[in-house]
Amino acid sequence: MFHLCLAFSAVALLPLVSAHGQIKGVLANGVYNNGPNIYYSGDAKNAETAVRVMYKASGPAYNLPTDFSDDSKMACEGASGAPKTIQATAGSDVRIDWVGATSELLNKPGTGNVDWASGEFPWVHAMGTVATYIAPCSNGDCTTFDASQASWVKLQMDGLDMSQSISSNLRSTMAGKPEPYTPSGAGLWGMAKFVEDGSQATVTIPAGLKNGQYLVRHELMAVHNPLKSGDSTSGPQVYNGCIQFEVIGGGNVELPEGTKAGSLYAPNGDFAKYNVYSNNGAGFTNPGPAVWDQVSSGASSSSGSGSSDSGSSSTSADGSSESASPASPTTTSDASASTSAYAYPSSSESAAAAQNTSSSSSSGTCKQRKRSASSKRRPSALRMTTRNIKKAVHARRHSH
Ligand SMILES: [Cu+2]
Repeated sequence: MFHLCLAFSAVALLPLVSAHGQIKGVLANGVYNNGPNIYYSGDAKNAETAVRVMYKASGPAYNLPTDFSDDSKMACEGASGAPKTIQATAGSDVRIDWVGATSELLNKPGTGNVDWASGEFPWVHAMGTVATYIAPCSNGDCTTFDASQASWVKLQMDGLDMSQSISSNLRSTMAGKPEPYTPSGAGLWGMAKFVEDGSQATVTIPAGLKNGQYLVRHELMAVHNPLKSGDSTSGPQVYNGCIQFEVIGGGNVELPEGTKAGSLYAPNGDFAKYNVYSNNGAGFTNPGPAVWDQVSSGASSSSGSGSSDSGSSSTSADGSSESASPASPTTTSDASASTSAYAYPSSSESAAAAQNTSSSSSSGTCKQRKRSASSKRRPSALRMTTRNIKKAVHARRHSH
């Protein structure tokens, strides 16, 4: 009987774990806001989050070049508004935490010293860019704002910094995956730095920015599976999540005209076609519009705000804003950050959600067993089963 339950859960989980990761939560003005639970709509945190649901649990895991022209997918994964908006002071740093969907890099060397809660995992890719965009919620209310209408201004992009190198620890960890870290010599991808930092990114809200409601779009673009002709699953994988902010304590700086999400990256541009392995990292330039010059003129870890292969040159950020002092990043320490109370969806929640949305062929007994297990530790056998399934699905969708 129990084994039948497990078997059913395993099958039910399959369509639910296509996501490869998501924003776990955001620390802003000393307050931690949990991201949504995409696997279980009844989770209480879903009513309190300012992070839009970047994936439907059964939906696609990421955007590919064939999606690059889609203003909605490329904005916030097509997500509608989250219920809350969180405050951030202009000029302050906010921290954006991500989780991976599989345990591949859990407790592996070089992945930072985050004390992961049960069921939470580090981000699983180390080659690619990390970028941040911002857009006003032009209707004045981010909870209802249609992100496909947003005009995005680039705040930073960490591409491939040839003056730095990946840590030897993370390089050897990634050697255990089917996507060995490249370049083989010098060259630090923004995404590798991000993994080394514990799958966390710090973003500065522009100093002096006018008070109001804004969407911040945090974007990871993984390049480990280069475009192959005839393979519609290949190409750079774009993971982007949106956070709803109310900026306070600001000045009179207005954002310049930005770029629609579907015009950020060209479906047939240099970035879409870049092969990290055959080039060994050479010749990579950051894709998309330039970083807004008001922030790029300040101190930045960005590895270049250079050339654009954006499909829309006329709408790229041009920094034509009124004069104001450049953003001066404050050096908030991560040490003060509270550890998230976020609990990644337990397998039992996932199973319960699956049972609620799929055929009702399962027995009530099974559901109840799952629920009683959810309040305690999962049996290790079940935990392993869940992780193996997630891993298998993740690998299947990657087609390395
Ligand atoms: Cu992935």
